[in-house]
Amino acid sequence: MGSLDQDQLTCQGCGVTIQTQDKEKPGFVPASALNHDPVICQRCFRLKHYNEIQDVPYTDDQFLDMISQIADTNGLVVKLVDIFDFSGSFIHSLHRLTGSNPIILIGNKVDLLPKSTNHNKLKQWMKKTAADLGLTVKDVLLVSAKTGIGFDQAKAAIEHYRNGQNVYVVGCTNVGKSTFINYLINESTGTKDAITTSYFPGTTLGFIEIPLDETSVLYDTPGVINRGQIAHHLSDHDIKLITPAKEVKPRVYQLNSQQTLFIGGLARFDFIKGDRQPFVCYFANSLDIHRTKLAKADSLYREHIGELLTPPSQASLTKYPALIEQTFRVTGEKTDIVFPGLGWITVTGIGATIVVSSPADVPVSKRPAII
Ligand SMILES: Nc1nc2c(ncn2[C@@H]2O[C@H](COP(=O)(O)OP(=O)(O)OP(=O)(O)O)[C@@H](O)[C@H]2O)c(=O)[nH]1
Ligand SMILES: [Mg+2]
Repeated sequence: MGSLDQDQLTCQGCGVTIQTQDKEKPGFVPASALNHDPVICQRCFRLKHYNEIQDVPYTDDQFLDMISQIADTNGLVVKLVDIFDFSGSFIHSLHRLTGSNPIILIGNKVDLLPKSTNHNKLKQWMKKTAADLGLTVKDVLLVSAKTGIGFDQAKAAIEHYRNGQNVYVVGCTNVGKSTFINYLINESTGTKDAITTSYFPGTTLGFIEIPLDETSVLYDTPGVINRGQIAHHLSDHDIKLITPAKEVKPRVYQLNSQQTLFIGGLARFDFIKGDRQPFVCYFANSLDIHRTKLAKADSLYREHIGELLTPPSQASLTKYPALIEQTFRVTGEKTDIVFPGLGWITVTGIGATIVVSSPADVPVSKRPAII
């Protein structure tokens, strides 16, 4: 298993400890490939060259054990969250694993938010929400590891708060830790895609060391797995469909009460009571939204789930959990109804009663509108 102990040879792509004995075990490299520079394990090699995803070879607890090593060291913790899935990627327990080290919170993937998003307002909301969840942070920043938005500020903040010490980039799987670090490496050395990244949760398997100066290093770390992420209920193909690839275009639906929106076939939004009003949907542009009458919604779902209402695709229907209802009342304030891992629907605040349906372990929540 990848650890902070540095005497073993580790894969440059994912940090796993290299071994040449067992093809089926993590970190396998044929002995003949040991002299390659850099050394890449078979799993990273296949991912990079054939886009082929292999299973995550560790349990959730093994990942937690790896991260908890940080508590015994001194350094700055850079906690990354996916700004498009804040609640799903926040991982409340994470700061207990990193001990008393100072933390800065970075929201990644801002390139996905509409250009009109007020970044200052969003950062204030992040800071308040983190505090409400028991996390005190030194600073809050927004970046895109894909486009480089916000990197100058992020680098300055890391340099300022690390106080000459090591830096640990931590967070939920798939928030973009490795992509974030690749951006830094590319800027300083010109090397592209040094670390393996993928749309699949569980890419990085151990600690990867990147020198900062003569005495200190920055670490990429394995992501903490949140089983409540909707991606765990979906096939590779469906994960691609729900993951926004570029700036999300708001889709506005003027609804009368007793109308329903289906988000693919993954979740459902019933406008029960209230005046006719706009509902603004923020989901991957590739994810279809269907409007129907509430009275017809149940039969539409029964008859067309996996076809018209997709994802989930027909092939992954059995893997997808049943939907559970929750009721929300919105009054007075523009409010986001958040479907973790998918996106959100903004309700104007003139008053509405809404019933939403989602898998039990992916509960819908509400928050003051962030846009
Ligand atoms: N749109 C967008 N996508 C991003 C950004 N950063 C990362 N991604 C994508 O998010 C996915 C996950 O990226 P990784 O860097 O592998 O995430 P990770 O946090 O290292 O994941 P694990 O190693 O599994 O914990 C990939 O498909 C990336 O291309 C970003 O700033 N914007
Ligand atoms: Mg990674």
